[in-house]
Amino acid sequence: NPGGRNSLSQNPNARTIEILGQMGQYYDEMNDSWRTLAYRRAAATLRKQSAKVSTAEEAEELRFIGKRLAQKIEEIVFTDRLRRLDNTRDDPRDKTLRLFRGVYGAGLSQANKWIQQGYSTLEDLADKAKLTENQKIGIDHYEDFAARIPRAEVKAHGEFVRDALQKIHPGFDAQVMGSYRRGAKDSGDIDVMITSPGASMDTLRNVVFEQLVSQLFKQDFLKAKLATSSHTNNGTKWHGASCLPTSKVWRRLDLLIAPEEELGAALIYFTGNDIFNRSLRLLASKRGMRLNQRGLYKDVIRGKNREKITNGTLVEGRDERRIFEILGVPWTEPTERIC
Ligand code: DCP
Ligand code: MG
Ligand code: MN
Repeated sequence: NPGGRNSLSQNPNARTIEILGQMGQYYDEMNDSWRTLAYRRAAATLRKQSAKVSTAEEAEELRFIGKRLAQKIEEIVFTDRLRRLDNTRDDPRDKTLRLFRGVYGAGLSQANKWIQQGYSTLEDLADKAKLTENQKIGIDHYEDFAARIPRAEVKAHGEFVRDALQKIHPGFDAQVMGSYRRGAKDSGDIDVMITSPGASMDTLRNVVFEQLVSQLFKQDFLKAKLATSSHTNNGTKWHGASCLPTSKVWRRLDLLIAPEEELGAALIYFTGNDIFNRSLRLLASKRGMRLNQRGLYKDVIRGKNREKITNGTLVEGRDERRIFEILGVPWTEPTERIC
């Protein structure tokens, strides 16, 4: 968890948190969202402890830590490692699966397919497999996309986008969201959100996804457009790869647009992290409201399993702080939105 690293070195549970984090990442790669969440929550709980948690008994007293996780925490403290994690590293099939899942745009099922077809290296894929354009780029730039992006470089990409944008349209502004806004010292990708007072969604789409994107390709800053399987996109995101004039490393870049009246909700959503968002949404739903990247809505009618029956009416979309207030959540600085 990048944003948490600043304070991590002083935490008495630093080593345990590190290993739990790696375990969570492993399950994330395996698409096991339930275990991913469990490990990330346990790590977040330990991050808040001021004393070292050594025994399973102590660990089990804490929020979000059950018996099994507690035993794992004890194992880490007493052996400085976790066998379950070591096992995942030794298993060659897991290794290949992880390698293939690291290809941009390749999900778990694609990675498994490649394994079933007998491939075991990236060279195999490049030479023999039938690949989509996306997958070819993902393989050619495998190491680029796997590398963390230092904060200063994330900032420079954001500034490059903003400069080009303001030459096209001085009233438009771009800001870097995601882990960068949470203060992370490095990021997995670069999320740039673009907005302009008074501009409609159609105008934003045209200026950003047509004019700006083609200008940035002309400047050789954008290198490729990358499709995703995301269904929630509906014309508000552009995914691709960018590269600074001073570098050879391609980075994953997302361009997002938000009209002024949705800016607050978009700021919350794209700042994350994803678990923080999830808990805000759950809280909204408990209060009969609904929060998404466009706004906070009230009078939402829900069924037995909290599934929504009506959309409700918009309460607030524009103002990030107001959304916290209406939800009854104390204002939380972006750098604190780490779960
Ligand atoms: N987001 C979310 N739920 C998801 C995916 C994203 O709420 N399933 C939101 C929260 C994220 C933001 O979008 O913070 C940006 O998504 P990223 O995947 O780029 O994640 P981060 O920027 O937080 O981290 P990274 O440094 O890995 O890019
Ligand atoms: Mg990001
Ligand atoms: Mn992103």
